[in-house]
Amino acid sequence: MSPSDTVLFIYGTLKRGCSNHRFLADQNFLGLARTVAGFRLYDLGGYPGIAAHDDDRDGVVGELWSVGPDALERLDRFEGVHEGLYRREPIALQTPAIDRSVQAYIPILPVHGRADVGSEWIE
Ligand code: PCA
Repeated sequence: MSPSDTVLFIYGTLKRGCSNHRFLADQNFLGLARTVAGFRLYDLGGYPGIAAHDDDRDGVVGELWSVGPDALERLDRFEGVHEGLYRREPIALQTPAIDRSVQAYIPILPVHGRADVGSEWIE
């Protein structure tokens, strides 16, 4: 993993086998991961958003990827970071223990009223 790489926690359509994986496929898969408790996934309309949930005890299951600067810019554009859809922010993991900061795409609009789809995005 090069120092210029960013470690991303991927929990939705970018995961292996999911509909938008092609945007990530040429980067480095590091393994499975789980956030700390207190997060759930909400269906934002065919794609998920992660958000805080006080009663959650499981956290969200996803994947860790090491992503180079060009791919990161491509992903930010795809996720609408410049349009205010998601912001890329640090997230705390339960597993694995990793000595690098890990970021995830967090929805900017409130998830209030959206379906809680639990701890794992399946499509
Ligand atoms: N793409 C990003 C955030 C939600 C989505 O569908 C991901 O897979 O982590």
